[in-house]
Amino acid sequence: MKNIFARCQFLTSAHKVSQLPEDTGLEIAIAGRSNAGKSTSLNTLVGNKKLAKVSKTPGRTQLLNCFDLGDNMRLVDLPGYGYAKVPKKIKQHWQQEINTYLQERKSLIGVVIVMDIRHPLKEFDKQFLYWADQSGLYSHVLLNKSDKFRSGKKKAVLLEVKKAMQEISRTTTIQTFSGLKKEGIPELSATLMSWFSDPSVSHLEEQE
Ligand SMILES: Nc1nc2c(ncn2[C@@H]2O[C@H](COP(=O)(O)OP(=O)(O)OP(=O)(O)O)[C@@H](O)[C@H]2O)c(=O)[nH]1
Ligand SMILES: [Mg+2]
Repeated sequence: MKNIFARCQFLTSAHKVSQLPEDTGLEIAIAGRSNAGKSTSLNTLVGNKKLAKVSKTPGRTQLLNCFDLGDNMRLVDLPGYGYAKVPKKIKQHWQQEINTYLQERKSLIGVVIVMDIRHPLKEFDKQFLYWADQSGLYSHVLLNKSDKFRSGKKKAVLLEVKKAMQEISRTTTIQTFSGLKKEGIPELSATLMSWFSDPSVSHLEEQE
């Protein structure tokens, strides 16, 4: 199977959902708490450290950053949720835009939910997972920054979170990942490819 992620290119940054590319084709969004490593994970997946902006300061991604994979497939790097220090007005704006995006975007087929393996499954992550399941979207959890743990601890947390997650969503999948050490790329890319090539989502597009 060809690696569609290697050809990923920056498409556009949108302040509002209305500024995004036309709502056709198939889109996968990358969501998660601020600073969990969403932008880093995207860069690692596509093999380009400079594509999405990464920062030590939480709240770095303040736009809906859209990336093109060709053949009308896209990835969208979302601003992080739950960062308290972002000014209230900006936070409200983002909550509004993210909600609109998630609820109205027809091309959205799935979400990658990035969590810091040291702080997994916070309240908002749970809500997000539940919502994705109820909305019929695919979801896949990355327990990122797994380089922070030894192998035994990594496996234990993976099992623990997997079990807790199944109470919330029966359809979601999970893996450990390290954007920094580039671990977990084949599993992530196979999961996303399976979503993009699912005929039941591909023909959604044709119905329009
Ligand atoms: N140790 C370690 N650090 C990581 C990893 N992934 C990301 N980081 C670090 O975590 C910080 C945040 O990374 P970002 O990719 O900007 O996180 P984000 O989720 O996009 O953050 P916002 O856009 O602010 O919501 C940076 O300092 C990264 O270098 C990882 O796998 N391991
Ligand atoms: Mg980011």
